[in-house]
Amino acid sequence: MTMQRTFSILKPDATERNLTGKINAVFESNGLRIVAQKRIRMSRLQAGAFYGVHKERPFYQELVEYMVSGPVVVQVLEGENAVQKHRDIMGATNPANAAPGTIRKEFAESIERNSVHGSDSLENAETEIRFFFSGTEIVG
Ligand code: IDP
Ligand code: MG
Repeated sequence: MTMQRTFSILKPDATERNLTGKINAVFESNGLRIVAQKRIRMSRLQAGAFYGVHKERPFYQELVEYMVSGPVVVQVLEGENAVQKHRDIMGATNPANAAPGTIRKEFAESIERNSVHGSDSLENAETEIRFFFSGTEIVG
């Protein structure tokens, strides 16, 4: 187990329903520290580039439109084994398949409007953090 940082997004369905505090409480009670956080409105260019890995998937364009449809909260979370821990706390992509007690089971509205994003590897976490934050914005 090592200290890691991962990248997280509270998606438009979460900000719209005023769930940012409830979701952050789940992170904090599971040992993840919010070491950077800002509420932003993503541009289409940003959202398209961020989800570029999904460019060929049928839901890509709709996903980009959804991510720019309202404010999001981008975050850096720090903790032991943070990347996998955050993924475990979020639960499966489709809330219908998410385990009880996970954020997506509790809060997600659909496979698309699933409340949170989390990096899927340490390497992607570093890339995604750099995409949204400068070093001085992260305070551990
Ligand atoms: P993840 O967020 O669990 O890592 P990914 O497969 O990386 O899931 O997909 C990125 C995001 O794209 C999902 O969180 C969800 O918002 C959206 N998404 C994934 N699969 C579908 C789908 O089949 N239909 C619509 N949106 C989807
Ligand atoms: Mg993913």
